[in-house]
Amino acid sequence: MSPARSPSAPPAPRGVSAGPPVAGGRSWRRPRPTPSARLSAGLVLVWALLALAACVPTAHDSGFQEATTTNRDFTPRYVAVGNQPITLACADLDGDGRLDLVTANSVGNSITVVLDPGGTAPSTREIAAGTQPSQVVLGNFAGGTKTLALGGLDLGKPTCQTRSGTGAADIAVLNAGDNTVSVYLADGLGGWNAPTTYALDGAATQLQAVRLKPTDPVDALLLSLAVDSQKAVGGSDSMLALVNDGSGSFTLLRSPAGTAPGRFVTGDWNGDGKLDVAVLNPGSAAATVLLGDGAGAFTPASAPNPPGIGTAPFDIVTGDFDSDGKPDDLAVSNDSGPSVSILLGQGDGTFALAPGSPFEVGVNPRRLFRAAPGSANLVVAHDQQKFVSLLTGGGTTGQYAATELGTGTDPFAAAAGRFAGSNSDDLAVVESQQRLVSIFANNGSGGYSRSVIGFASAVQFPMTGDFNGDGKDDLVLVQPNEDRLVLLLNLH
Ligand SMILES: [Ca+2]
Ligand SMILES: [Ca+2]
Ligand SMILES: [Ca+2]
Ligand SMILES: [Ca+2]
Repeated sequence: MSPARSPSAPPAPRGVSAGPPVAGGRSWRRPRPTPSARLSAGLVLVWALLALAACVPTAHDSGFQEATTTNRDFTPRYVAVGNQPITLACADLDGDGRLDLVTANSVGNSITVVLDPGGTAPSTREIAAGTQPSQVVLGNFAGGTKTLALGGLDLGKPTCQTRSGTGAADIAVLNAGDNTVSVYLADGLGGWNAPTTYALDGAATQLQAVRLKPTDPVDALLLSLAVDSQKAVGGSDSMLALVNDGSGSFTLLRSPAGTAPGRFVTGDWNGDGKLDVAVLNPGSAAATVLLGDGAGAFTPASAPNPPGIGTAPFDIVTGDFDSDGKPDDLAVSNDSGPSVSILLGQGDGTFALAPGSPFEVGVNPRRLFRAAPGSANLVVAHDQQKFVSLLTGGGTTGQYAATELGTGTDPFAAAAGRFAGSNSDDLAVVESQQRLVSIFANNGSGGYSRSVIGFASAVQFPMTGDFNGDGKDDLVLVQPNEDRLVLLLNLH
């Protein structure tokens, strides 16, 4: 059900401009509100008070909080899934050209496949998983051409983009509660076979489907694995490759990856065409660079620990941050500083700190996101704060400058997309404590204006995609406590 529009809705969103990048790169400051922003904020306050006095109805049954919503460009649609969905993956699962979704349902010990969530008649199917599934990835594990790949916040790709194919995607699920990976192969009949489950001797931070070398016809799986002392299962800290025999049957291959490896990214750091890894070791203030042999084994690079990683590194992304055409650079968020380190790939498996790096940002930097697909500009979510940092740069020196965009409390995830009808990439930021999605509309010259969409229950895990095929970017989120997806269809 769509919420009714209020005739007294505020005409303009609250203005929060990023302003020009701060010169010098090591400083950051919160932009002062402009007079028009203060006026808009005042109008919002007046409207809120009037709305309160007039008892503007709130559409509780739809989970939507009218009183906090200043962005009317999106129509919410809800799709029931399993118990406590905590994460999402997307692909065209059935090869019909329209995007589909899979949720991992943490309490339900299941996944839910949602076919065509943006269509008129979405269909869902809940499938049993292991204990506390925490991540779902989609891939081509058994050959043929499949329509895939893919969005997933855990992959640093909160945009659902497909590569073409004709067959149904296969599914892999990381089960955090019992340290297993379950692989579901498409059965060719519109469903999936009963899973094959692989036991891990440690706790995995991240699961990713990868091609170990470009000529591989199928995907392998990579995991970063740390000793799980809580479960006393022993094991060892490692990168674990699940090497695919071509039919969707996997063999485990372990490589050392420093102490307690956590989040990782993949790329080709030495230019030999074989997939390499850079993994964070949060407890030892380090990252470890591993070079792959194309068959699932990884060995440390000649200088395996890049310089400039601060204490408590939290997140890592890869991209082309020095505009040399090679997406072999790294960005790492660090609690110390607090800062973001930019590390430039040297082409031989080593990395050099960009001039001026690490770049100082506000307190508690956590997840890193791209400000636009393929962009060298980054968004930093700050734990328990009321802003995200926008890191702009990526010129030939890898120099960056930070500004802040004001948000609600505890922004923890961002997704880029064309949400506001212009040709510039806008941002959606999810804020847990105020149950808000902030839409930052890009003015095309580096400034953003903010409007918000409020919910009665927390939303998580924003992902961008055109789910109804009208050419406009939509948003999808999970609402864990309501056991459902929220699809925000873009009407702008
Ligand atoms: Ca589909
Ligand atoms: Ca390589
Ligand atoms: Ca580069
Ligand atoms: Ca759309």
